[in-house]
Amino acid sequence: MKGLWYTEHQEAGVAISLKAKTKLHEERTDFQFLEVLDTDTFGRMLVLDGAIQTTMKDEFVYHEMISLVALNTHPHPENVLVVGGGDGGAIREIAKHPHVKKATLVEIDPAVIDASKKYFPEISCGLNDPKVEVKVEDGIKHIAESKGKYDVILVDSTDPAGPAVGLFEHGFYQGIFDALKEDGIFVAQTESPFLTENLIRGVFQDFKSIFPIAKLYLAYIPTYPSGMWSFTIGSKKYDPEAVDTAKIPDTNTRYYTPQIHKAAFALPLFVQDLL
Ligand code: AG3
Repeated sequence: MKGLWYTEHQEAGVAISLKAKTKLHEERTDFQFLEVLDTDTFGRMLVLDGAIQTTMKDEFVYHEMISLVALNTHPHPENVLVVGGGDGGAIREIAKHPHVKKATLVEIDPAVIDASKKYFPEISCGLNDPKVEVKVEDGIKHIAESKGKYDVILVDSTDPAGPAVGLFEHGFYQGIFDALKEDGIFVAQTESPFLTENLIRGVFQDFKSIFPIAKLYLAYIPTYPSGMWSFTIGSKKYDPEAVDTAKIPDTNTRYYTPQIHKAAFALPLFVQDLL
């Protein structure tokens, strides 16, 4: 097989390779190694420390699913925070939502924001929305300094390695609980049920010990390890499965629908057994 192939060697001793036309950019930032490639089938692709973060072809799945389940569960999600997610994909979905008045992005690595603005304008476009404030800051510090402030908080992190380790810890989740209003909702991306069972188990126990309502939901993202991806949601008041689907606004999605909102919580038995 000739040509340029990009291979992600995943933690679990599995690899995924994508054929690419060219590498558009690489740099060692203050926090991680950042690469942008132009792949044949998935289009432009952002890679951090060797882990595929997003591709033009499948980014909508992740960005809609990390954002819209919480936004449509909360009856009035006006003030929303994203920790990480410097590519701006989650912010794009949040900025489109009719109830949102203010969205804040707290990203530790400004190089991710800059690369996304340059190479992924379709993903980063939300960052220019007048409702959006971008802060280059440590998310852990921002959470520690926020109290009772947000309706919805999303943690759009990299894998639990390098700069993201602290974003998977019990103390951070407790800080998020405190940074939310009394009816707030929290969602974190929580990796693959096929490959990171212990992580999912641990995170779920942490969520359960902090939030009155804790649930896991799934989406299918072909360029992530195993393709089956989990999100964990913690809610102080509203049950994400009890949402009135007739009230869900149409925000011009490509994966998320009111039916998917409910169906995403239907878990295969082996996933239920992790919780
Ligand atoms: N953040 C989660 C990416 C995790 C993928 N892991 C991997 N390829 N090993 C995505 C950021 C998109 N806004």
